[in-house]
Amino acid sequence: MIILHHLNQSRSLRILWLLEELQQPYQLKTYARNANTRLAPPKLKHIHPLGKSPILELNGKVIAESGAIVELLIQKFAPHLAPTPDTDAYMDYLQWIHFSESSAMVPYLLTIFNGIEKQKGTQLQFLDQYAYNELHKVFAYLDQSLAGKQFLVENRLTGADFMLGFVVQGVIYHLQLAEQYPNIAQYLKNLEALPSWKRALDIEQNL
Ligand SMILES: N[C@@H](CCC(=O)N[C@@H](CS)C(=O)NCC(=O)O)C(=O)O
Repeated sequence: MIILHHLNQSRSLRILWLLEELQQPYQLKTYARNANTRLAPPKLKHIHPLGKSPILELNGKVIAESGAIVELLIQKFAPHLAPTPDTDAYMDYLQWIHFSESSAMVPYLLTIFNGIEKQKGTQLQFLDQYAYNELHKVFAYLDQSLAGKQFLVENRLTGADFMLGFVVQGVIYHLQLAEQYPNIAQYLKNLEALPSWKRALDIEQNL
């Protein structure tokens, strides 16, 4: 039995999309962010001590961290969504899975938080330039890596795309960087054309 504990507007979209692609039966338990703090409701801590989403229950075992959940679900239910182990493509696959939640998410979130602080009138000294430089270093690399490609690894849909979709959606729509990063913008369009992406977005929008 698969249960996804899903917080609205969160990285849990990665898992919702993957579950829609897998077409395995699953149960969705939904949680709403606090409108002021943007935090998850405390009851999520009863499922996992961090109280963050996504959290997956797989036959009674509870697991957090979107990257681990993507790797686990693919190993168990959809090995065709990963390259053959011990190949160069598999190493690229692992790199992009972890890039999505580390190198990409950190400057993306710093930029968002920086914007919130600026709106509140905070005088920023270090963060402003740091966030800007890191964001553009990381996303220029991604844009270059996507040149001429429809998908990230082996030019076909893999777990790396399920991890990356959430952050590129934020970069293109929230930070509005489509002009600066045309390959990322085109890549997002490719993801948006997938039936499983559309189903996941539809579920998210109707929560
Ligand atoms: N590294 C974790 C991050 C999980 C995470 O921070 N989730 C956010 C939503 S995107 C969350 O639950 N925030 C609400 C809270 O911390 O209360 C992952 O990849 O799953």
